[in-house]
Amino acid sequence: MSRWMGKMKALIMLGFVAIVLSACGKENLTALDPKGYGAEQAMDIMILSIIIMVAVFIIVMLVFTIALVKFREKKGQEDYIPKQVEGNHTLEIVWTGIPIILVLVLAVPTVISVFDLADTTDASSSLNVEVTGNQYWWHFNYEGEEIQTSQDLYIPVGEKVYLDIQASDVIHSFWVPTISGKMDANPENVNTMYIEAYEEGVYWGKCAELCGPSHSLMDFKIVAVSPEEFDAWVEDMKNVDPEQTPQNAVATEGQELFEANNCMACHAIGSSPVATGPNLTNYANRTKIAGILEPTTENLVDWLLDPETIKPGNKMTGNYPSLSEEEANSIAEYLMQLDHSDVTPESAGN
Ligand SMILES: [Cu+2]
Repeated sequence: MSRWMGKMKALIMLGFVAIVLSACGKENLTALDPKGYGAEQAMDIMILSIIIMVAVFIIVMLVFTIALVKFREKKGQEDYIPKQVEGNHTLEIVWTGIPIILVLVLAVPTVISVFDLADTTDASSSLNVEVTGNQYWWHFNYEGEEIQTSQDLYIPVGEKVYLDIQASDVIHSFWVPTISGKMDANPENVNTMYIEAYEEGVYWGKCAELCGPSHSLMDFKIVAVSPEEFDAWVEDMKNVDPEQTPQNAVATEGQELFEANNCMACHAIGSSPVATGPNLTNYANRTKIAGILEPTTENLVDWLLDPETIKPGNKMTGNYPSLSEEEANSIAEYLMQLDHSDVTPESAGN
């Protein structure tokens, strides 16, 4: 009796933990509430496979219970041997045929969806973005637009956006669960996929391929805005003045330090294709600092002073002279004034 009680308690605890953990997802980092075409396709297939699995479970449990009750040993049957059904062709056909049918029911929509999502027939008339995964950040080059950005990928809602995905160093994987499925970013070839967001918003992206010590911190965002806002953003980004005059003395000093410390060797402001480090255009409107910290001047100072602690293995560590707190503060002040567009993540409804 007590053994059963112990098992029941363990089961109840497991159920409780499952319920609690099921609420741990983030609204814009979930495949279970799709807001884009690819994610919707994946969700439909997930629902279909869960229905099949639940149906199989229920039927197997029913047959199991019936067998357990109906064919249990009765009094006087101690030496009774039931009818042997080994080699029964009907049974063998049934239990081979049913799994094949179930696999086909799952495979057909999956294969159709895979081909649909790989279809690039209208790529030439759509927005194309070259996506490059780097340890541990993402670069976006809007093809034919002379716009380079990093970390935040602005897209118009309701339109297909084609992505040419590659990597500069090791294999990464581009994944925005609420909008689309995953696509590997390889150093040796370009993989193409398209994404389409249905609703305005900021959607969290993750690197989905182990790529080094800061793999789990290789976050980025898709900022989906209305087509009108997107056009305005494109105009703003095309007209960026890389030498934009800072608004106060501290930021002016920051701009001088930025140049004196040769930050431009790796970073760019404007449409320069330099992409050794993240492009810093429109930095004031970034959703995060280094992909993971809240966008405050204090966090940027912390990042500039000790990037290694925040993102181990990043390529910024050791690539510039160590800064005093005052110098880091000036540079942070300068970067946080790089506001090149009125279209911001907040205007995307977040
Ligand atoms: Cu990665």
